[in-house]
Amino acid sequence: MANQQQTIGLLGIPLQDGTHEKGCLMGPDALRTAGLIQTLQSMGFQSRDYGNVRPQNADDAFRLSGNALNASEIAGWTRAIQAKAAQMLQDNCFPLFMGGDHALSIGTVAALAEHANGQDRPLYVLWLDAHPDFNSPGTSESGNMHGMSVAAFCGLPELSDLFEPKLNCPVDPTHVHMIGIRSVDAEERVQLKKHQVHVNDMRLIDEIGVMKPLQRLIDDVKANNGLLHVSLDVDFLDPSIAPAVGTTVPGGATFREAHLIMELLHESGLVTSLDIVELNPFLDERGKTAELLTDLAASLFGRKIFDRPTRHHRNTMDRHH
Ligand code: B3U
Ligand code: MN
Ligand code: MN
Repeated sequence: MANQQQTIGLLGIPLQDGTHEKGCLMGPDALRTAGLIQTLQSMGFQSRDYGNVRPQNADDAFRLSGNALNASEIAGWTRAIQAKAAQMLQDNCFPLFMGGDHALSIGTVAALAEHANGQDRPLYVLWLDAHPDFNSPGTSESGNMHGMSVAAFCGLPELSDLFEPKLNCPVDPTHVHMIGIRSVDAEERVQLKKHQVHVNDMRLIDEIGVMKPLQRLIDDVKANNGLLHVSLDVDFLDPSIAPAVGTTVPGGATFREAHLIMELLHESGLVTSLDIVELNPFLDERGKTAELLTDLAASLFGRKIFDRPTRHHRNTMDRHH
């Protein structure tokens, strides 16, 4: 987790080729307009805005076999994102990636996994989403590549040509923990089982809440001295509080569930990078989704209602307060 000594690096990724719904390209600027950077600064963090990344030129000859829309564009984006993310990590920033649709995580997570491997540590991913995004061109019904990110960075061979440099360090699918899942395609379900991804669906959250699944992840990361990347898709949240997303699914996380996750993650001291994705400002209501995302980021970085006694399993951050 970033402490006030580590600069937060923000990168805008105005990517929308992974989805059929246009508008995600405005996501980074909506987050800036909502005051994300000022909020972090007011909490005592140094920040550096890396601006918006541009994709590499699409190679018209690039093909993936199967159903994958805009595959050459996504390859161009992935490669540019890999390079920028690697530079931010080199600068020793805490990387905060502002999307853009969820296909951007193909590149961000590839770079983060490479970086973790360089430290001889495993990368864990917390995927907060209504969807598992575990399709591949062979299973996808829509062809939308924002539904393939996890499969790509876990190294499924059908998607391996997207990466340049090649994906040396695919994420172990058993290190991916998903919370919020409530829309899964038939073949995707088979693949999730086969690869043993930890899927915590909304039924489970209804039954036992968010704390236990999150604690399982935290224990796992700690036991293996891992790095932890959080990927927050707007549609993780209930559409009533976060309407600015192309793929709303009813029955999402509530305001308090989402903040509690962020607060617990902060107290774990384990989070080393963050994606905020799928914000489509064209669909927002007077900026309310962008503002909620800003507040959730603030909770992740340590904003709290009141100080509370440090629990024994928590570490680091509270010392700074
Ligand atoms: N699983 C469906 C729907 C979807 C995935 N991710 C989003 N929607 N945002 C698909 O198109 O792969
Ligand atoms: Mn997603
Ligand atoms: Mn989603």
